[in-house]
Amino acid sequence: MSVSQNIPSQHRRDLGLGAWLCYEPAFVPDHEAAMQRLLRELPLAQETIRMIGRDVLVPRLVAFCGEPGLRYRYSGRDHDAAPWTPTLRALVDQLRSVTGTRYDTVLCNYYRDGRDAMGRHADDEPELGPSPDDIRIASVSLGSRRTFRMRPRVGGERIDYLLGEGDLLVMGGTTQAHWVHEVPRTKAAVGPRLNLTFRCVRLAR
Ligand SMILES: O=C(O)CCC(=O)C(=O)O
Repeated sequence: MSVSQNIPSQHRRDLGLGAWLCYEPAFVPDHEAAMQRLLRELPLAQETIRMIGRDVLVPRLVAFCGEPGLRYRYSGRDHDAAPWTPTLRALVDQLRSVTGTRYDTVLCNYYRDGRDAMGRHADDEPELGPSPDDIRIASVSLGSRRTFRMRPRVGGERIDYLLGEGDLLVMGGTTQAHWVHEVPRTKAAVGPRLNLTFRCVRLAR
């Protein structure tokens, strides 16, 4: 299967119903240096989301980058891709050769400390692909480890990964249809973490 062509099979996890994960620890070996470069390169900003009639600050900094002309709707707003930065370009090329998937955009989330978080959701927007029953998200986590929690939409056990320090987690197949995920707040003293979720937007159109 091309999606994991160069990822060893012991790193694959079958979640059933056509959902699967690939976990590759320390995919980015010098993750702290990569994070520092990206913090200089990325147009990170704190966005607002409309909730019950008022604008609320999102608890993290966000940037959306990718190929020219691509647009992606999340948190109730359209986002036009800012250009790839040199560090993102190198990562997306590396992901293509390791996974066989041609990612065209990336959503970057910067968690400044344990108060920053990501609520429970699935990445199931209609523009994501390469096809509706095979949404591929390659998540690269730099800096401190945080809990990445997955729960089945119906019944079953949750799965926790502690993602950071250059780890790669690829979600594919029907994962977004059957599972939701989140990065919960924590009272633990955690350092900053930059998560990059590479996505396929164009191919789904
Ligand atoms: O920070 C993470 O590990 C998760 C990010 C995420 O859920 C997303 O970008 O949709």
